[in-house]
Formats: sequence, C-alpha cells, structure tokens
Amino acid sequence: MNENKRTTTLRLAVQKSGRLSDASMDLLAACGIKVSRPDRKLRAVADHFDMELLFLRDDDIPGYVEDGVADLGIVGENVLYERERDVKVVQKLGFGRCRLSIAVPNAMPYEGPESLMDAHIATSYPGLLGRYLEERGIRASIHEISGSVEIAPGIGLATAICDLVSSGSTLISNGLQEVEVILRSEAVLFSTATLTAEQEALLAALTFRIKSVLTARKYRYILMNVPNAAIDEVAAILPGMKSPTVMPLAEEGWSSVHSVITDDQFWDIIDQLKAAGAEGMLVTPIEKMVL
Ligand code: PRT
Ligand code: ZN
Repeated sequence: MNENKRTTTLRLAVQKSGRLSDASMDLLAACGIKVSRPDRKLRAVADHFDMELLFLRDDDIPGYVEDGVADLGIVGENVLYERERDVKVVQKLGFGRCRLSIAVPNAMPYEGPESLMDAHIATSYPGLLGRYLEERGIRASIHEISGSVEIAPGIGLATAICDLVSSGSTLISNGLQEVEVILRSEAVLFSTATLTAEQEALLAALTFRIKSVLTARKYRYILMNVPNAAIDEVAAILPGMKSPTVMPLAEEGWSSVHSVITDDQFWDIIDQLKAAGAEGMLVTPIEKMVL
C-alpha cells in the first residue's frame, strides 16, 4: 500500500510529543474519537470517525495544512500566527494557554515600549515580535534563537527577550521581568483554506462535538439535600441555566436539588447554600453538554 495514500475524508495533524499532545488526544477521546497508536507510528486511523491523524512537530503543522497534506491541524496560536498563512482558524480549544511576552533584566529601567529602542532582543518568534515593534515604531534588532531564550541576557547575547510565559517562574529564576504581553495564546483547530463539501460536513460534526465537550468543561453538576421549606431560598441562590430539578427524598420533608453551575461559582455560593440549610452537597464534572 502506498504510505501516503489517503484512506479517510479528513486528515488532522497534531503534535507528536510535547505540551499539546496529551490534551489534543484527550479532547479527541472526549469527542468519541479514539486512536490506537501502539508503536508510536506517525500516522493512525481513528475508530468510529472518518479521520486519520498525522503526528508531527508543532512547527511543521501550519505548513502541512497550508499545503493540503493535512486538512486540519492543532497548534498554539503562537506557532500559527508567527507567519502569515493561508489557513482558516476553526475553533479555540481552551488548553495550552500561555502568553508571548517581552522581558528585560530586573535591573533595567523600563518605562514602556520606547525603552526598547535600539535594544537587542532574543526570540524564537521574529515574525510576531517584528510586527509588534514595527506597529509601535520601535527600532530594535532581533536575534532569532531556537531555544533557551531566557538565558540570552545573562550571557550578554541580548538586552531583552521575547518568549512564551505561563507561570512566569522561568523568568523569575533568570532575573527577568515581564514587561509587555504581545500575544495571548491557546491551542486552536485550523483548516486548509478550501475543503470539499464532504470534508466541511465532517468538520461541522467534529466542531459540534468539540463545542459540547468544551462547554461541559466549564460547568459542574451540583446536587444537595434541602429541607422542603428552604427550596425556594436555595433555588434563588443557584445561578443555574433554568430552574433547578427538585426530587423528593425517601425521608419525609427533604428533597434532592440538582443544578448546573460554573466551577468558580461554587465557591461564591457554598456558604449561602449552607446557611439556607442545604446539606450533603456533591459537585461532579460534566462530560458533554448541548445547549
Ligand atoms: O517538538 P515540538 O517542536 O513539537 O515542540 P516544542 O518544543 O516546540 O513545543 P512545546 O511542546 O514545548 O510547546 C508546545 C506549545 O505549548 C507551545 O507552542 C505553546 O503554544 C504551548 N505552551 C503553553 C508553552 C508553554 N505553555 C510554556 N510555558 N510552550 C512553551 N512554554 C515554555 C516557554 O518557552 C519557557 O521556556 O515554558 C517556559 C516558561 O514556562 P513558565 O511556566 O516558567 O513561565
Ligand atoms: Zn516546536
């Protein structure tokens, strides 16, 4: 069999191994798309969905999708927007969140982007940084390096850096302060500029599933026991989508109240619920949610 011949309608490129790999595969699995890849092959066909996966380095994925070798890809926006590409962003995916930021040594006085005038800035993102500086009329030289950007000021290679930051601890341990965020990034699903009608239909099915999973991840299902006399008060506290579900308990005078809330809402209302008389609260994740 010709190794490059397509056997499926859609081909999706995902990161082979790295920060986005597990989250990409977990999202597909939550969408009912399971892929067995026993010998870490670079290509695998999905079960129960007309799609195959290519496992590649993240930097190579936008080019493969632009050229139509793959129809869809998942990468961080930082990788996708580094160069102009003839591709379409389909959906933000809510994982791989980070920011592309400019950082300078703690000792350097910083009063705004003008302080970067004539600076030497080390980065793996010359495209994004170059556009940022140009838009602000800042003349600075960019040193493109492929890794360990954070050590560049310490070894005298640069006066500032532009790199990805998530917790910020890498900057702190290198004596650097984050001074400008030039891009907030997360993983995105994107496609080639033109898909066939058959591919579009399959992509619509895929994005419907992804949206159901992503919506569900934002919410929690909450259950609690409430004395009947307190049901109205508890219902008023719950910010659920419609009115809560109320079911009688075997014990006379008590009901089970169920609702859906966002994860952060729980900590805001727990004390009020307890004060109203709610007991035995359970909060569980939701797998899929169709609104
Ligand atoms: O081999 P391949 O080329 O596929 O992988 P890679 O080494 O280029 O990428 P990888 O797996 O490290 O990251 C993939 C994607 O994850 C990135 O393109 C981002 O979209 C996203 N991401 C999210 C991050 C981070 N968070 C992150 N913190 N990518 C890198 N980092 C690095 C950053 O470069 C810095 O060195 O982590 C360090 C900073 O982390 P903090 O927590 O100390 O601030
Ligand atoms: Zn990479």
